Amino acid sequence: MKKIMMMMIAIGIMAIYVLSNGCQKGNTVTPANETPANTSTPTVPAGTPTNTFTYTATKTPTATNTPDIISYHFTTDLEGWVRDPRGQGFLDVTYNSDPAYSALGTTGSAQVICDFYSPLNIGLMSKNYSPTINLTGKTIKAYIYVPADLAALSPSYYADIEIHSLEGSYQFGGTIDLNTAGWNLIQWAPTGVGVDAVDTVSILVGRTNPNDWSGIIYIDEISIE
Ligand SMILES: [Ca+2]
Repeated sequence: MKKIMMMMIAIGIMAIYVLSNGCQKGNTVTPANETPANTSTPTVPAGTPTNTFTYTATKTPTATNTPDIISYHFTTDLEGWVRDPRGQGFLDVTYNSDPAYSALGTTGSAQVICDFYSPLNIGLMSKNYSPTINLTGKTIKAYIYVPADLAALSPSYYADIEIHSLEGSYQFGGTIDLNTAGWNLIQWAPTGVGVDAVDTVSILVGRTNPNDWSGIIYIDEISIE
């Protein structure tokens, strides 16, 4: 009888333990369905290249090799224009940086040292082209600065524009009298044989006779357009 009592007590203790343990499991906290904390937008790391592609249009080349406008401002140098040895009236052609002798308010010009007492009474400043240039439909322009003592002479000195081509040889036009002090515009639109293949353009100053003047003139802002 005592053994049965002991077994009953043992079973009771086990039952209490099982029930107690079951209650503890039933109280287990279920985690809330949490939203992930990291909701920030990712940032682009420094140094990541951005889209810098730029479309550049390409111009279709034209049939001629001559640009629409060729211009010489003589801003820093003579841009290939030189004293032409065919004319002895120009002793030298050098670069001028004095704005007082630059046309149209620009910087720089060609300074031409003249001596028309020489046997040949013309002077030329020329530019050679290789390959040749096509002057079809073009006008050549240049500005010439005439000192007052040169402008006062009578008969006056003159200036014109000269071109040379293999087919047409030498041609000139646009002649003006240099009888006005200051800047004088000279211009000429050449036509005829060889105009489409010109190898030399020149600015010419001269006088038939007498040859009686020396001094400095300036040439500036030559354009072909
Ligand atoms: Ca100039």
